[in-house]
Order: sequence, then C-alpha cells, then structure tokens
Amino acid sequence: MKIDQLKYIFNLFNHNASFKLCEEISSGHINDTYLIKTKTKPFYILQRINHEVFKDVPGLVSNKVKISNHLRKKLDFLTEKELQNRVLSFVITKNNTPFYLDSNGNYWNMMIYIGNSKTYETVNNKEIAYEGGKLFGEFLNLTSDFDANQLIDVIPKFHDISHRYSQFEDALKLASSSRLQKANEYIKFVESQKNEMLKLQRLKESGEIKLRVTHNDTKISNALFSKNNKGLCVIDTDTVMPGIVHYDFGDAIRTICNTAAEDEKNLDLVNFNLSYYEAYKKGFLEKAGDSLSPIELKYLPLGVKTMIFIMAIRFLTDFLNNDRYYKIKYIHHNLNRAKNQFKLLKSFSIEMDNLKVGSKNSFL
Ligand code: GN1
Ligand code: MG
Repeated sequence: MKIDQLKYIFNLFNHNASFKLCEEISSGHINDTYLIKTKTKPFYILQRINHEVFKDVPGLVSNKVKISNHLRKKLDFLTEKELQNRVLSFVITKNNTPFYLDSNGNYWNMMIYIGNSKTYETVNNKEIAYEGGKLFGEFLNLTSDFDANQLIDVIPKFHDISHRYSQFEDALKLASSSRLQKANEYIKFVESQKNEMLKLQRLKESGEIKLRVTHNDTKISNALFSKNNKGLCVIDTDTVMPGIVHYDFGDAIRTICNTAAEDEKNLDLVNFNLSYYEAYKKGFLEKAGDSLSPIELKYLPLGVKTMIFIMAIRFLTDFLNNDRYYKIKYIHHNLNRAKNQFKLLKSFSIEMDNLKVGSKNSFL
C-alpha cells in the first residue's frame, strides 16, 4: 500500500492531526494494519479489514464499538486519560460513519494507538502470564452482563469443531498428493481425535454451557502491557461475538504456555510450560472466577486441549488448501504452524497426565 493512499484514507477520519509517517504492523494473519505517526500525539492504528474472511464488516465494526462503549461504562470511575489506555477508542470518519469503504470495496477502520505499551509474541516470565490472566479474565467479567444476542456472529461457526472437521474433509478431497503425503501423519491423528474434540461443542449446543460475550482471539499478542508489565488493554476485538469461555481461556494458554512461537520449526523447542499455566489461571480466576459457573470451570482444561487442536486443524486445512486463508511468509509455513500446534498438544497432554498421576488435584 502506498504511503499517499494511506495518508489520504487517514485524512478521511475525524481528527485534527497531521500525518507524518506510517509503519506496517505485520504480526496479524488476516488484516492489514498500519501505525500512523502524526506530528503530535496520539498516534493512530489504521486497519484494512479483510472482507474475504469477515463477510459482514459493518456488523463486525458495530460489535467492537458496542463492546468498547460497554467497557467504558463499566470503567467510568477511571479518568478519560486512563480510559484511553484501557479500552479501544474507535475514530469515526468525517462523514460520521464508523468505517470508510473505498472504491475497491475495502473497509477501513481506525482507532487511537495506545502509546507506552508493549506486546509479547511469546512469554518468558510468569508475571506476564499472571497479568495476562487478569486482563483477559477482567474482559470476560466486565462483559458478562452484556447481552450476547446484541452481537452478530462475525464468522459463523468460528470455533465449531464439526465445521472445522468438514472443512478439513473437503480439503482432503482436493489436496495435491504431495501435500497429502507431507501431512499424512497428522491427518491420521486428526481423524482419531474427533470424539473428544466434539465434547465442548455438544455441551454448548445442548445449552449446558451458556453463550456469553467472548473475544475469540485471546492470543497473548492481543494483550497490551504497560512498560512495567501490568496488563493494560485487550486489543483486536474483531472476533468479539457470542461464544463459550473455554476457547478464550484455551487460546490464551495456547500462546502463553508454548515455550516457542506459534510457527517455530524446531519442535524440540515447543513445549507446554505448566508454571505459566498456573500463573495465568490464578490471574484469570481472580478476575473472572465469580462470573463462571461450575460447569464452565470444570471444562476449562478441555478448552485448552480443544483450542490447541482447533488451531492445528485450521493450519493443516489451510496447508492442504494451498494456503488460501492465512498470510504465509514461505511455502510450508502453514504445515509448520500445524506441526507446532500438534507438538504443543502432545506436550500439554503429557503434563496433564503427569499431574493427574502425581496428585489428586484436578488440572484446574
Ligand atoms: C488469526 O489475524 P490474527 O493474527 O488476529 C485468526 C485467529 C488465529 C490466529 C493465529 C479471523 O488472527 O483465529 O487464532 O490468526 N483470526 C481469524 O495466530 O481467523
Ligand atoms: Mg485477530
């Protein structure tokens, strides 16, 4: 994207700032994200939302604005300056619309950049795990009184395993023989797991586990921390929609407890860190525990297992589909991501079994 085009789009939004420069933030797999630096602070985050993936962008933006408004109300004891660091603030266009739709059909959304903050792709100390737990736990707690029916399903069946299995099975039918061969060992494994992996979905569908507002992309890089490592703000609320708590708990653990990055190729480096699990759980329960029912609590560990599996099957499916969904940086990127998640799943299961043998405590 050319800088002049970005500057033009930036100036269609409602602000009094002068554009200075922009930097692409390339950590996301779906949208195009730019940090816009202006002559005076605050800076801004300008995003092109991928409308191939998100079919109803106006609905998506409406979801996130509703959630930010709700969080602001719940945190109204904070000063305006504090609120700007704790809750995403979206900027409307000069035409009073919550996004800009360009002539190529691209949707643009803008928010104020939260300065003096940092993110982690991987975690290297317990404090971050604990603070991350508090932050995501608080997000769930503060949104627990928001009626989830007011939100659209931004990606229907996003975390439904049966849907992910049917996409996987479709991919198997069309995949090239060379990709099938490279994925062979994992394909067999995926097929063997169906029963256990469907369990949470059945509990959701039977109504035993209630729908609530969930974030649905709680990887640790979607948590902002202050310079002194305190949890500040949950970001990337594109996938906020009705869901179950287990996947939010699971996705955070999936990324926090992996001793390596999600796409690390050397699988010896990929292990499940149990002490980070404990730290995250502690922070999470401190903040969200009161809003969780016994059945929600009981199945949190299965949420971890299921969420790691969901990411593994999604990466594997995209590899079989010749990389149509996720951005990739090299040819076997998706296969490596999938292998990484399968290794993490194995390591998680070993830790879980050891814990059960070693003591009478349940994993939770
Ligand atoms: C995608 O684009 P990003 O990085 O926010 C994906 C998530 C995955 C994540 C894996 C809409 O999120 O579900 O967990 O990659 N988002 C979508 O890193 O598919
Ligand atoms: Mg996301």
